[in-house]
Amino acid sequence: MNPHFSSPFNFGAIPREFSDYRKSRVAILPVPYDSTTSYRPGTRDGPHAIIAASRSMELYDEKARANFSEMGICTLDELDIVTDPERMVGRVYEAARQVLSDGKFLVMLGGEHSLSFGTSKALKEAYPDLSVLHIDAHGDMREENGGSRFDHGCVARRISEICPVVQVGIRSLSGEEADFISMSGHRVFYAYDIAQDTDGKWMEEAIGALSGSVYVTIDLDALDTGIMPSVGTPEPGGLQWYTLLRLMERLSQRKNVVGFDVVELAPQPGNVAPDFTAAKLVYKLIGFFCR
Ligand SMILES: [Mn+2]
Repeated sequence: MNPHFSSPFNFGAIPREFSDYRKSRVAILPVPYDSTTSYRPGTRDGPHAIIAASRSMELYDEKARANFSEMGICTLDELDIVTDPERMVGRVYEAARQVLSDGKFLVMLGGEHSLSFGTSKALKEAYPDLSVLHIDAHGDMREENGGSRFDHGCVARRISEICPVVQVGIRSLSGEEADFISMSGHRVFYAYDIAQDTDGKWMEEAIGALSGSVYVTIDLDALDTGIMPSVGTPEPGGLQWYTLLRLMERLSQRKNVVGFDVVELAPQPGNVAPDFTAAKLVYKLIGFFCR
């Protein structure tokens, strides 16, 4: 029988012996939710597009000279959706807690960014010294947005209320957010400054600003629109592929990364390259953080 024909619909099309939940080191939680997205919806289709693209991805990593799937990567069923963002965040929190209590490394696929408060909260309970590395074009530091404190534009603010946050790639924020950032004193590494810093000193500073246990949340709009146009709220001047990978690799060498998410992919019909970029990013991060 054609092996591809029989391969399961999971992240990486990984055979059952390496994708069974009980034996897996990593659990991928897809959350197809985009109720508060402001400009263009579609991130509800993100998790499915990432998983679909990942099935054509080579599982051997030429740089690490390893096949990360052999550690066991399980794809969970898509989480059931409720419209209200606060209740949805609650569901993500419960699902994340379950995965953590089963001793798995958690990877959440969004969906919109508001979901990351649920995972951050579960991780903070499991790792009291947690800090969050927030990679995004947008500050997401609003007190409330669209009548909700659990809107995608508030996610970093909510997380900053439970643990320290370091932000990377920022190039869009309101005056209110800028005031809050200077008042709260947390570290922000703006996209403009990153682009000027050819020595990459900012990376060491950003990593140095984090605590021992780190959760990474990546809004794909942090990447440059040239390589990542499939986002709801694009901003020019973002991070390049190898810049982000270098940051993640160095982070993995110096900190204990305890989970991550990749959110805000809004797939575009006819342009699958960004879906493949997101899938490869997820796989590379699993390699960095779990080996
Ligand atoms: Mn964003």
